Amino acid sequence: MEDATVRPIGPSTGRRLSALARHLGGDHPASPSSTSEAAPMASLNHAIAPSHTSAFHGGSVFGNVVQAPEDPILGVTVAYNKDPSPVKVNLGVGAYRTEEGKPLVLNVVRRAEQLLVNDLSRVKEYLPITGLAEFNKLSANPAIQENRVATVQCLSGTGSLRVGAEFLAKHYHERTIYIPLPTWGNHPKVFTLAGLSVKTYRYYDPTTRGLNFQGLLEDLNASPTGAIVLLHACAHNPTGVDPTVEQWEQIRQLMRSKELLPFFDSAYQGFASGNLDADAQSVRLFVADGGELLAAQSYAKNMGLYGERVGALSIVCRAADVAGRVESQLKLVIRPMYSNPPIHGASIVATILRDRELYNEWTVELKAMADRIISMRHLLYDALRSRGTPGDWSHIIKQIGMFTFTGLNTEQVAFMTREYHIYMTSDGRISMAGLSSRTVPHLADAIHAAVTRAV
Ligand code: PGU
Repeated sequence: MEDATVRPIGPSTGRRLSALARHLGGDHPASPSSTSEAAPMASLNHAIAPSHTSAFHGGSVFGNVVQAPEDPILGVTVAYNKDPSPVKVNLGVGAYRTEEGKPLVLNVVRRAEQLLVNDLSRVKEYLPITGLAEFNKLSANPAIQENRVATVQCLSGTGSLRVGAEFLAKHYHERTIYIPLPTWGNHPKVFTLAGLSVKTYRYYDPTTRGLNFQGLLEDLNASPTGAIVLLHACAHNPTGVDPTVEQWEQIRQLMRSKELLPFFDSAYQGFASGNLDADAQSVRLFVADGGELLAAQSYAKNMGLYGERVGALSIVCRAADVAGRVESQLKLVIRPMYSNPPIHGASIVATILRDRELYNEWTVELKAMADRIISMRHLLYDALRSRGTPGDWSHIIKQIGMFTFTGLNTEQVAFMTREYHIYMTSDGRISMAGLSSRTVPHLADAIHAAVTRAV
């Protein structure tokens, strides 16, 4: 029997790749400069395009495969690891480090893992396609009483975005997704390869180093009815600039009046304010009006579960019967992709979320991480002021979440890496979570030298 849901792999993959190549190449409305990683993406253009092998090259059928560039964010860690300098600092990837510069496993995570290890009734059977049911229930927005949400466990935030995008490409009538300018560098790739067409809306104003709220409203207003809109739920990456609650309400009204479909990316819940509920306000505003939306959640940062790859995709629908059918189709997206998700990370999260005491301990540890990042903002700001570094650096203390979008340009970043062994993304983003009071003076020296000496 013909399965109508199966798409031919060859031509469709080819189309997606050429759409991505077009997108990265610059003749698309969302040109390379529209993302936070303009320079490296341009070179991806030829590297990502399939290279069809017609003959042996150097004795290998893969001889004509071209060398792909490193990832603009994860590649920073690769370069950092190769640097033998004792003073090197990695401020590239958004991963929390302690004051000693070490990765942190939350105490509450250790406790949950101990409980799991001690529970000999636990087995390693496959999870259902949709993942651990209790994890999904506990991850879904508590505001949703009516059962009108389909939640599936996915491979962290990225996997949740990808599954959501694949679902939309298959079942939603409008294929265009608007993403903020700039945004996380992986967004355009995830959405394009899922079969959506990516456009941008204005978000950040480099002159004020704040939100371009007028531009945002104008661009959303000019978008076609029904278009998908990617929104960072809080702690926008890379800018650290979020709308206020009042602005969110205006965005909500505009989007609902134009029937734009919100797709929230929630990768930093708890890192903006230190409070999980405060950071969920944007999503909850949209849930409260009874309308529909998607939300991709990641536990990578807020539970420090990066490598466990644990996250959830929720599709909030108008009614429970729709949600049931949506979930049935999500299973058809997931099954041929990775069959079903891993069990360990989701079990840790469920253990913590189900237990009042563990949950409270988590919120305390999360707040401590957020507070340490804020104290790094003040230390860096003060260090630049005391050096008399030219420029207004108040955005360092105004921006929120894991990152500061410094305003340093590509040349200045390259200079800081070359001369000071400071590793960061080329768009001038620094991960404040990678700093410590020991490394702040070195970073301040590097920034000072970059803005006073580099071209
Ligand atoms: N969405 C946003 C906005 C992100 O910043 C990230 C991670 C993700 C989703 C995906 O996170 P998961 O690990 O899949 O849950 N961005 C970090 C981490 C490095 C990376 O690029 O994946 C960053 O440094 O931007």
